Amino acid sequence: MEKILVANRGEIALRIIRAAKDLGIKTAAIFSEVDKDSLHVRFADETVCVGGARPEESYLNIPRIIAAAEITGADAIHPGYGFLAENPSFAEACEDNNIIFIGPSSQVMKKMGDKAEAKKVMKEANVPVMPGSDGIVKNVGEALTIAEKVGYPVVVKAAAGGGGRGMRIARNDLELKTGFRMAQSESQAAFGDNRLYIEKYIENPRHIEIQILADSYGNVVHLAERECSIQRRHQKLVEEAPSTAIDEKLREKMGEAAVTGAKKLGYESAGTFEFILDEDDSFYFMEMNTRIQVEHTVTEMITGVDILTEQIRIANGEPLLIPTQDKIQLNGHAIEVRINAEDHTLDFTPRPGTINALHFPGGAGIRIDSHIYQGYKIPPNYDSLLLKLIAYGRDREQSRKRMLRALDEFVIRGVPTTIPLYREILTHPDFIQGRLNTNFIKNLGY
Ligand code: MV4
Repeated sequence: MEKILVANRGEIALRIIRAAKDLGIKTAAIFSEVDKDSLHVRFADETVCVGGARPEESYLNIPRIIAAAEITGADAIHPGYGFLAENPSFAEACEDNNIIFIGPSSQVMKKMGDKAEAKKVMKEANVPVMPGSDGIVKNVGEALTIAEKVGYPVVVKAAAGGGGRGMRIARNDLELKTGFRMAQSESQAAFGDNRLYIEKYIENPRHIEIQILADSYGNVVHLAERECSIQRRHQKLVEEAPSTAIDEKLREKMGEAAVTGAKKLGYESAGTFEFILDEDDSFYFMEMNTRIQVEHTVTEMITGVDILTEQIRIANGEPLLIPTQDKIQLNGHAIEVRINAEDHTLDFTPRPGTINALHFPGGAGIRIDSHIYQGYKIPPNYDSLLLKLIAYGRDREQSRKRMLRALDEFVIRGVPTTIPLYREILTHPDFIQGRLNTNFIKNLGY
């Protein structure tokens, strides 16, 4: 691999460029017209403007991105997260044009994109899955039969959905009858696919995910868990590793489940198994993410493994640097917060604008992954993530205190940010105690 085309923007584009530089691989960046002054454009060896601000013209435009790879002579494409990262047609277009897609094969990606199919594969691999329908539920009659078997509440999910999109909770027959039909038409409108499946609904779960790495020599390891329960409308706000809910025994069980699932799939790349963890420590597979994730950083901090360079090395046919589980060691604790240009007191409304003044915190245990600089103009066309602030410590309390110290040092002027929200979360008694679940933010009143 000699040159990677970075098919993304923002902080993750920088993260990819830095990883490529660490590996001695050249980079080419694509950008949209509004991103011409972005740092990823300045840091890449070469750049190509692929179109206008609208994602359909630029970061989502498969023919233009493939053309940019051909023009620059890139032999690989990194999709980052979001945009085309989990689009099997994009991975397939790379395969058809002899470009290495830095991720799994299009066929494996497609399988995991169908959430009912993914669940079926994991069930066959003996990975625990939530009781419910065996695959697709065709009509309301079938739905009612399943609900009777597993008991209310149940949740209706779109096979083409994922990440919480197209979910509907039903607490009785009537809610299921109306909910099923609404979910069907919503899923048809959103994804052009009305296929649904049903499972038992867990009220106050934790969201725990397991990071895995799998190379093309059959080596598969897990890098332990991330706790991602603190989120709002399926947007994660705070992530940490390890989780306060997981002891060594449970970590081994969940890690083993993820490794077994990845092997069954023939998965090759970095990937994440998303589980929900019940109050009685039962865990259930929900989805697999086939991309690099925003929150990969906390895992890097506690394992010392550079997940980006490993993902690139795997795609280049190289073996894992640490190919066996017994050599993966966990050290300390890391917390990440996603700081956005938003007014969180006004329904988290995005507030694009210009960064007039900027001072980054620093010191022991602080990492910032960001594309912003003083004078940077945040375009209104994309998500409002400004930066990821990661605090590492020998234990959870030290990382929490360092995070608060860093939040206090931060100066960002010109746009409102979610920094005050994170002060509130990190000083909350339930957070301090590690008593987390997916309703944490709702319970704060947001
Ligand atoms: C669930 C669930 C409870 N029971 N499934 C939402 C995202 C998607 N990946 C799975 N999701 C959920 N599925 C059953 N059977 C609760 C959620 C859920 C959730 C999961 C992870 C993180 C945040 C969440 C917030 C609300 C609901």
